Amino acid sequence: MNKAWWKESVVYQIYPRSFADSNGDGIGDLNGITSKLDYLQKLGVDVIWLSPVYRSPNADNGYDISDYEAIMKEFGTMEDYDRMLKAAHEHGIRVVMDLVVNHTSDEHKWFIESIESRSSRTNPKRDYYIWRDPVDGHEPNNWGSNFSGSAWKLDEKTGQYYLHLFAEKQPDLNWSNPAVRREVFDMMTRWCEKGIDGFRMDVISLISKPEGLPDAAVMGGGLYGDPNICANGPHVHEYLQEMRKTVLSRFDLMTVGECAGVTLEEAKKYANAAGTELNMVFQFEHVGLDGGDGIKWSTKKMPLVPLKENLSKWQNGLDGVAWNSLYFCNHDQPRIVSRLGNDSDQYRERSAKAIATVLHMMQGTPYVYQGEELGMTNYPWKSVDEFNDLESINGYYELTEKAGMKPEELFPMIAHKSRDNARTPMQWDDSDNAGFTTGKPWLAVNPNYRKINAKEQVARPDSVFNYYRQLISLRHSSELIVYGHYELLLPDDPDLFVYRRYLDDKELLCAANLSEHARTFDIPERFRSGRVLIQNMPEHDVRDGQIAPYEAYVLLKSE
Ligand code: TEU
Ligand code: CA
Repeated sequence: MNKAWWKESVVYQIYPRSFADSNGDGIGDLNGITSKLDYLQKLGVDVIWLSPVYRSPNADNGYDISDYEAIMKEFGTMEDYDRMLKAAHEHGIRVVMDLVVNHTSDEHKWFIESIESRSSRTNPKRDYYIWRDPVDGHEPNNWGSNFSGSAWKLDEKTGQYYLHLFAEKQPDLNWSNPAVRREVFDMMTRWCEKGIDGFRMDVISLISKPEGLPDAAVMGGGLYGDPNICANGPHVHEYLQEMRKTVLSRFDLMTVGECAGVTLEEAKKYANAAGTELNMVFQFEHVGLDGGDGIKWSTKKMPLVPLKENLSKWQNGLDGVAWNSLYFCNHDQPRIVSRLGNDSDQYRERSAKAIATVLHMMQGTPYVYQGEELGMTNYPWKSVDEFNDLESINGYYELTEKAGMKPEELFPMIAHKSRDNARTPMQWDDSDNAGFTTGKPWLAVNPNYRKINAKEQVARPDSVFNYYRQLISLRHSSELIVYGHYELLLPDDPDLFVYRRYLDDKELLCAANLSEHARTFDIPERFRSGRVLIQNMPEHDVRDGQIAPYEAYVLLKSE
């Protein structure tokens, strides 16, 4: 058992734009984060991961970076950043930065140099990006962008196309160019020298493009080839090993790769226990289980049996050979209580706690996304004009106008899965705009904030917030929870999620009913006399064999 601080940590993700606004312009900022560190300390998290705070024109809310070494104007200054970092450390909280280096903004100076004039074709910066001549007057291949349309954009002046796997304003960097890798590694080093504690690496699985850029299998919608053909490309592990040698190995960091298209076998390389690449990856299989027919949009509920099967595959597959990240929510995912749980008044809190229980009792490093600790829900979207996210907006128009989907069928699916569900402002209290801002929030506040907010929950002992606190502190006090092995029980049960964890002679049982049906569950004898570590219905005797809708508990085997 290889111990490490980042295995024993719980991470809290902050989407700065939506977290806390300190100056009334309606946009969250760094001083806002600093002002909420007491709250995070109370919750008990060890690490915060900040979605990008770098200079950006915000085509994709900071995931399009125009200067890696300056702060986004709306978020404050480098002095604000330094103060936040110092204050976080004083609160015992480490800071992980988002590293977005599959692409830059088209407003980054490298890209600007590469398109400035016709002679740009010979500028050394040209080869920082991926340029190709037209083929028969068309795009070089059939790839689509993750945000709709072709993945290629013609630059009229120089007569060539550049590749963008995401928005047009996010040109892909050419990682096969050693100068690009050097620039990135030098930039990372300067951030590390500043004292940051790690990186979350945006779509790092996509940085090495397949040889010859061949056409890809066509995606749902039928218009373009799937850009995920770039996942786990031929040189990605080599580049990450080079990054490890050049930068990561010189500092005490936590690293997590966001790995679209990663398989279990690939994850064993990215997150290998020998530590030659990253500490862990975000895999996407489990959050894809409620997708539509070839597209991500759907109104489906997350199916429990496949979910258990998938998470268990990752639990067992990486045990001892790599390390898991544990997440349901982030800034790209709809709210889990609306997706897997039940966000009605009757069950919202209970189901949010049950979902948290099954995730936080697994082996790996858990991630909590802002508001998840309150059981925040999806937003009641009424029209496409309310969205900010370009994936939702472009997807809606492309699929209705070009792929022939009916608006009245598509809209509810996008409303259910939109990334904007995660991005509505954090609900701090029941004052106007949920206490997020004194101005006009950049994205609508969920109207349920008068009921669902941090102030109320911090004060109420049986709140979702205080349940997360308890889960986090359990993890801090138990090697069994952090490092223990995992075994799924009742794999085919459509309602119950039950598993055991074991390490040496210690063992625990985690059980949750993720359905609206009251059920019975016969607790194995050795747990019946054991201690209840946590339960979301403390008024129940869990040993009576009854398990209510969305009830969850954890039992430790008696000594
Ligand atoms: O996301 C990449 C990714 O693969 C998806 O989550 C994608 O955003 C989409 O939701 C698929 O349906 C990362 C960031 O997390 C995301 O916010 C950025 O927009 C994207 O990369 C580009 O930088
Ligand atoms: Ca602000």
